[in-house]
Amino acid sequence: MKSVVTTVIAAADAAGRFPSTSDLESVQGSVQRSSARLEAAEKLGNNIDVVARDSYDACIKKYPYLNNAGEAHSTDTFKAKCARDIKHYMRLIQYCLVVGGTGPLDEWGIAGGREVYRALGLPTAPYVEALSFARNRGCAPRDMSPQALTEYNALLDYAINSLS
Ligand SMILES: CCC1=C(C)/C(=C/C2=NC(=C\c3[nH]c(/C=C4\NC(=O)[C@H](C)[C@H]4CC)c(C)c3CCC(=O)O)/C(CCC(=O)O)=C2C)NC1=O
Repeated sequence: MKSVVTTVIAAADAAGRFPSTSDLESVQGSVQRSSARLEAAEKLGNNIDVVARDSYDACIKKYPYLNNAGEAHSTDTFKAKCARDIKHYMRLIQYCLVVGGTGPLDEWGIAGGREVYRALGLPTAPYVEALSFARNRGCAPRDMSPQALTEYNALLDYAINSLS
C-alpha cells in the first residue's frame, strides 16, 4: 500500500540513488504528524457510523430529486448502496490517516471511481456534498485535537477535490 515511505523509497530506487535529504525530511515530517493522524483515525473510527450516516442524509437532503422514480436513490437497494458508498469513503479516509498518505483513496476510491459512476449514471455532486458535510462538521477540541482535525480535513479536501 502506498504511503509516504513507500513513495520516497520507490522514487529513489527508480532513479538508482539513495534517498536524499529532502526525501528523508518528507518522511520525517510525516512521522512527526503520525500521532495526530492516529488520533484522528481513532476518533473517526469510534464515530464512523454516525458521521457516515449524517453525511449521507445531508447529501440526499440537498439533492431530493434523487428520490424520484428512476433516479439513483429511488429503491431500497440504491439507498443501501448510496449509504454504503459514503461509508466506504470515510473508511478510506481512515486508512489514509493510518498510512500517512493518500494511497488508499487513490487506489480504491478515486482511480476508476469516475468511470464507475459514469458507467452507472451516478452523479458525483452528492458524494461531494456528503464529504463536504463531514468536512464542515468536525470541531476541535470537541471531536479531536486541532492537529488531528487538520489531518482529517486535509484528506476530506483531497477526496472532495478529486470528485469535484
Ligand atoms: C472502496 C471504494 C468503493 C467505492 C467508492 C464504490 C462505489 C460503487 N458504488 C456502486 C453502486 C452504486 N452507488 C450508488 C450510490 C448513490 N445513489 C445516490 O442517489 C447517490 C448519487 C449515491 C450515494 C451518494 C448507487 C445507487 C449504486 C447502484 C447503481 C446501479 O446499480 O445502477 C458501485 C457498483 C457496484 C455495486 O453496485 O455495488 C461501486 C463500485 N465501490 C467501492 O469498492
